[in-house]
Amino acid sequence: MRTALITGVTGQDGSYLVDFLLAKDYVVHGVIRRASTFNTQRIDHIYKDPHNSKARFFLHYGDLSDGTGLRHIIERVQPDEVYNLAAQSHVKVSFEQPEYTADVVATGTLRLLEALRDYMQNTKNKSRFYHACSSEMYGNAPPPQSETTPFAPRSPYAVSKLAAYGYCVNYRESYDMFICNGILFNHESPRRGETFVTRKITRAMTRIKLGLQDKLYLGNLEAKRDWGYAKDYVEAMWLMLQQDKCADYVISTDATYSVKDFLNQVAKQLELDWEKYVEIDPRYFRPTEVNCLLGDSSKAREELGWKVKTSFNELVTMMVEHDLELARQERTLLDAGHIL
Ligand code: NAP
Ligand code: F7E
Repeated sequence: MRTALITGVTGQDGSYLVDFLLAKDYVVHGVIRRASTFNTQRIDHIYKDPHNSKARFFLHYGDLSDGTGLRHIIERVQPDEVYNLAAQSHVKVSFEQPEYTADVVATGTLRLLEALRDYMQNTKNKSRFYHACSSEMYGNAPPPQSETTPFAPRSPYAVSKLAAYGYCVNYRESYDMFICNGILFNHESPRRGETFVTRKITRAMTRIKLGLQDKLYLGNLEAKRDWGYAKDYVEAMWLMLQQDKCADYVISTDATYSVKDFLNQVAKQLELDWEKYVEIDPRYFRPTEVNCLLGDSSKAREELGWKVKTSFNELVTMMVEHDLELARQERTLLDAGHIL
């Protein structure tokens, strides 16, 4: 049985990756942050009490800001594969917390690389490392964007991801480590955080449909993104680490839609006129916007045999159906007199 270590295991991608790796018979260890409330909702369906002899999924408290803790986890877990997914991943928040974002996203990745390098040197074990880069690193570079497109980051988040990308390339070249940068374009799902625009829209419009909310406040509706399904994308992460040689890959659907297109598609499914409910609030504008992301994933398709399985419309349908069910449950409780 191979052993994987995932940072960011409680996030959208981390949770899908656990599902995927357990189905492939891995033993999976995840790093979680201590919080005063539970932050494990996305992995609760798969977590077993570690005293259970069948348990193959284990959690460890850790934080990318704490290098010593990461080092101890790596020594204890002895991973064959490390997936570094942890991040302050919200672009708008990175303008408000640039220093924290840099510490976790850029220096945090460096801490993990250093811990892994020492572990490999001391034990002579070989581990493979996946790093979650981002299409945000391209900024406003003309689309389509591929592995050879020059980076032009436009937020503290994107600059930090680019620094982490650089550390990964440097460690690969300096220490002969097997490291892959996955340059993933936006990917969404019913597990997407509720402050990212797609989920914000599906949550709000389904609540509006059931009379639970009146308005939806958004920012720039003209921005275009290449939106895929997170579950399809975690397979690409794994495929990268199964190759004979390590390399960096763009993962995208190679199609782009505006925020307005997304709204239109959601409203169509719910038979609502979104223009009656949506208002623009400048607080959601970013100091510097990324106007159009559109990937060219031909390298991943040719070398990894990876392909997109879920279309834009299928993704929207899945998210709308999921959030409509949440809204129905909320409506039922409200109608039964529960104060939420
Ligand atoms: P997400 O849902 O925001 O999850 C982020 C994860 O990182 C969570 O588990 C979070 O823990 C953890 N985390 C945050 N700060 C941490 C810290 N200081 N130490 C340890 N863990 C920390 O993000 P995602 O959408 O799954 O994305 C996964 C990765 O891919 C991220 O690195 C993101 O930047 C990158 N990425 C995402 C996309 C996308 O479209 N989804 C595209 C390109 C790249 P809590 O649950 O405790 O908050
Ligand atoms: O914004 C616009 C906003 O926050 C998408 C992260 O996973 O993907 C994600 O970053 C677009 C932007 O995602 C609202 O201005 C309009 O143009 O959903 P988002 P993002 O910034 O593209 C990349 C690849 C990552 O790596 C990141 O980790 O939508 N927009 N109105 C809005 N965005 C938000 N959040 N909220 C609004 O009200």
